[in-house]
Amino acid sequence: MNLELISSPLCPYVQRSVITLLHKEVPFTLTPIDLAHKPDWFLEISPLGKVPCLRIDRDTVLFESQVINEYLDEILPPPLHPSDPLTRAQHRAWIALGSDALGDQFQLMVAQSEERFIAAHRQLCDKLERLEAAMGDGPFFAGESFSLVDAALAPLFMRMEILHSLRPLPRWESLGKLRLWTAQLMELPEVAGSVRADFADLLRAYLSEKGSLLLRSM
Ligand SMILES: N[C@@H](CCC(=O)N[C@@H](CS)C(=O)NCC(=O)O)C(=O)O
Repeated sequence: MNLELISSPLCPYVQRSVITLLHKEVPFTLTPIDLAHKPDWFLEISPLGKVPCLRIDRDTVLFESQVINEYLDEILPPPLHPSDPLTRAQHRAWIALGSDALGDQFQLMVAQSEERFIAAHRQLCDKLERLEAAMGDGPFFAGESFSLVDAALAPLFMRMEILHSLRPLPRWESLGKLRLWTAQLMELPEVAGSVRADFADLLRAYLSEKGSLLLRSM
C-alpha cells in the first residue's frame, strides 16, 4: 500500500498522524505544501482545504487527523484504541478535548493583546487541568501502553514546553502529571521524529512573524 501524507511542518494535526504512522512502522511519504499558497491539486483532493490528508494508493483520500489515525489503527495491528466500547469512547472524548485545546493554543500563540493572551491561556489551562484530573499514574494516558490519545496529545504538549520556555506559563508548570506524561512522550522516537529537527526554531520564527506576545518581554 502506498501512503502519502499531505502535510505542513508546523501543523499539530499533521503531527498526530505522523506519530501514528511512525509508531506503526509503516512506510509513508510526506508531501509538504505551503498553506498560504495551496496548490490546485491539493484544493481538488482536500474537501476542507486543510492538512493532513492521507492519500492511499494515489487515488483515495482521507481527511481529518483523527479519522486518519483511526483508519491506520484499524488496518495496522496491534490496535492502539481500546477494545472496550466505553473506554474507546472515553479515549475519543479526550482526543476531542485535545483538538479544542490545540485551537486555544493557537490563539495563545497569535494573541496580539494581553487581554486575548490571558483569555486564550485561561481556556487552554482550564482544559489541561481537567485532563490532569483524569490522568492515571502514567507513564501514558492509559497506563503502560501507548494509545491514540498519546498520539493526539503529544503535539499539544510539545508546543506547551516550547511556549513555556519562551514565556513562563505557571499554570502549565504546575500540572505535574501532564508534564511527566510529556517527558515520557518526548522520549519516544515516533514523537521526537515526528517534526523537523529545527522545529523549535521554525515555531519561534512563526511566532515572531505573527508578533506573538510570547516573544515580547512582559
Ligand atoms: N480538524 C482538522 C484540523 C486540521 C487543521 O486545522 N489544519 C490546518 C493547519 S494546522 C490547516 O490546514 N489550515 C488551513 C486552512 O484552514 O486554510 C484535523 O484534525 O485534521
